Amino acid sequence: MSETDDLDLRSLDDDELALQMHDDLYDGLKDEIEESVNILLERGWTPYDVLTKALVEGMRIVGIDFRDGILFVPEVLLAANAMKAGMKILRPLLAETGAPSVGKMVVGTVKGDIHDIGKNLVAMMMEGAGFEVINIGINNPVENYLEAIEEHKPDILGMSALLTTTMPYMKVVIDTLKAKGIRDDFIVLVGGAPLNEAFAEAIGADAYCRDAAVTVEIAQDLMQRKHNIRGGGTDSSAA
Ligand code: B1M
Repeated sequence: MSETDDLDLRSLDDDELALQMHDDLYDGLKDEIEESVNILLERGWTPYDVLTKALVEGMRIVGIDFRDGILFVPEVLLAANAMKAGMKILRPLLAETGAPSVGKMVVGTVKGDIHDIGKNLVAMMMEGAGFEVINIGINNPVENYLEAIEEHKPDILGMSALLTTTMPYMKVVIDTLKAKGIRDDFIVLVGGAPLNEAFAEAIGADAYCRDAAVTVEIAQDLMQRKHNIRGGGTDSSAA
């Protein structure tokens, strides 16, 4: 859809460039997205602003047209690929702004679901806030979560689902934790567009996280409470 193959991205002012990035994401132009991310960073934009104002906003527009049948899976895959390329540049920069590890989180998308952009964004933002994050990817059966928990001993278990058909699987994971008597060893956070607070409560999660920024706030808050309950000492399970 872009008529601007030879467009000099550097000639655009910041607002024009952010809008151009929405178009380029829409068109799945990975190289242009990478270049624009670098330009905005050079111009002094914070990594967080590049992420939210240029990339996430662009992906929101893609989502609307996917919903309305204007874009189809192949186009959305290209957009997702371009989005990921931009996120790859920002990831270490967001992590740099963080404090020393304030807790550990295992996060993954549930079985049957291959959406990972939002979950990866959450992982990046949590890293940026100083959490150690073990990202176990997509399409995770309960065994994968159990294995990661056993290996990494996290403070937080995060699950993502973007489909109404896969969100019930979160309950399968939580029920398995309960059956094993380890549910209360973790803060369980869930997120993904079709979820809401009532659902999170119904399946026995500790909180529903609307977006990546909210996830960080909730994680910090619940970690703080966990420390307070334990008398404010260092939590050895986070080691
Ligand atoms: Co899919 N898809 N998709 N898709 N896709 C949706 C989810 C959909 C809403 C589109 C639509 O119809 N409007 C719809 C679901 C409808 C429903 O279930 N009711 C849908 C469908 C139907 C499908 C397929 C079935 C399509 C098909 O094959 N016919 C298929 C399913 C594949 C599968 O998983 N088995 C499918 C496939 C795909 C692609 C592969 C093409 C691609 C995924 C690429 C990828 O992720 N690598 C894709 C995409 C990109 C989307 C949309 C357009 C965008 C999702 C996204 O990345 N959003 C999406 C439409 C939409 O959501 N508006 C759609 C941007 C991201 C930043 O936001 O993921 O919401 P989000 O994450 C947020 C929060 O939700 C929250 O924080 C994130 C950051 O702020 N959050 C968490 C998310 N996870 C969290 C975990 C946490 C905390 C917070 O843990 C603690």
